[in-house]
Amino acid sequence: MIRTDGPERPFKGMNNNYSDMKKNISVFRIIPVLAVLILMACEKTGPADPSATRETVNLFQNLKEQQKEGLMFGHQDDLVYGVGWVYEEGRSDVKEVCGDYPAVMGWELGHLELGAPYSLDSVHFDKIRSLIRTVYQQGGVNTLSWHLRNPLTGGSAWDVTSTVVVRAVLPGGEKHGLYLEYLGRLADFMLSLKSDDGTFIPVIFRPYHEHTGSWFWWGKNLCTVEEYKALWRMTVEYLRDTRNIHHLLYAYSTDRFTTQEEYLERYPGDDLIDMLAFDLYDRGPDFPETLKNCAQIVSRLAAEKGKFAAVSESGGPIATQTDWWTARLLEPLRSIPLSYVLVWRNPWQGGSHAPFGPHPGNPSAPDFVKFYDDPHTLFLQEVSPGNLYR
Ligand code: BMA
Repeated sequence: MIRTDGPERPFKGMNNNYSDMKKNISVFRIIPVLAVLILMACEKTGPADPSATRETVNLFQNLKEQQKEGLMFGHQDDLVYGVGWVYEEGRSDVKEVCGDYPAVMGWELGHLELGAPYSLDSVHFDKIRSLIRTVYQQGGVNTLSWHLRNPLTGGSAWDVTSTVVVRAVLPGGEKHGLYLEYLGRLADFMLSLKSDDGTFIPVIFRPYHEHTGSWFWWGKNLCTVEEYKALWRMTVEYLRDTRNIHHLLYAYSTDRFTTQEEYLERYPGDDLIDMLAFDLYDRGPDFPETLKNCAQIVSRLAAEKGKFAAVSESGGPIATQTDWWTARLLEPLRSIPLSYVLVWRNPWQGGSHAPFGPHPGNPSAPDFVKFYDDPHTLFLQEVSPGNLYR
């Protein structure tokens, strides 16, 4: 049931209702103002990396434009496993429910820093690399998260027993050398992301996420504002300047928040970040309202800064809330310019949490088809013809 007739999504033009005002303003006054506005707009059109590759610049600009047209759907680890299966080529729980693949694919790099062959979710990095290539060739978007281990204690990303981990990895810290090894392995992987013709594949890199909470070693109560920002700067400068990597778009991604000030408290800088995002799971009745409020703030800030915006992780009680996709996820986001919303993984081993993505037999599957059919949502077939990389 793959859709081929992409529904029309016209740009909503602004009202050109300013002719009266226009008469009174001399053209000589307008020219300098226009020149400044154009200069400001030009300054904001590119990614944070001034040397970003052509495909990366194109992806950045296309994602900004596409936000006005529709909301891409994303799913973590969609192509590698689902409910009751693992590693079956071409298989996807999302496709089995609605007939198309997600437009955005999330991948996890945790344990790459150790030189391990597979991630903390047991997915081989070779597999991830090859599927990133497939998704790129089909016109979809790849985004990479990184639940990297605690470099001071040797524990997991969730080991919050020490409040000096970030300090320890910064220059001069006792784990700085080890951390450069971690970053080195990350850089090697990024440099291996090439298409068949040798072009570097642009990806959205989303490290140090949910830092407004305190459950990861880089979280709010585990480091100071300045340490968190320095961690970001060190990471981006290492990848960009030391390793000459120019095909990454960097995502700043908080957990839930209430105000713009709270959102921006640890923002590391416009020269480092391309995508403004947040993670928000449905954990109670306030979810639609909170989702809308966070999305409005992030979308507005992204527009002001010349960046793009997304809901980088979400998920809800889809086993019991049968209209979750349309009523609780889509409606609050419908009128807000956002690049995508990505729901978290469908663990094949069970245990860690219930599946957040749609899957056959799930009570909310019919509602996911409505979500898919809605003209505002975009899946892989709908983004590939317009190729986001050209
Ligand atoms: C978490 C859970 C974990 C997983 C981690 C990294 O939210 O899904 O089971 O290991 O993300 O993907």
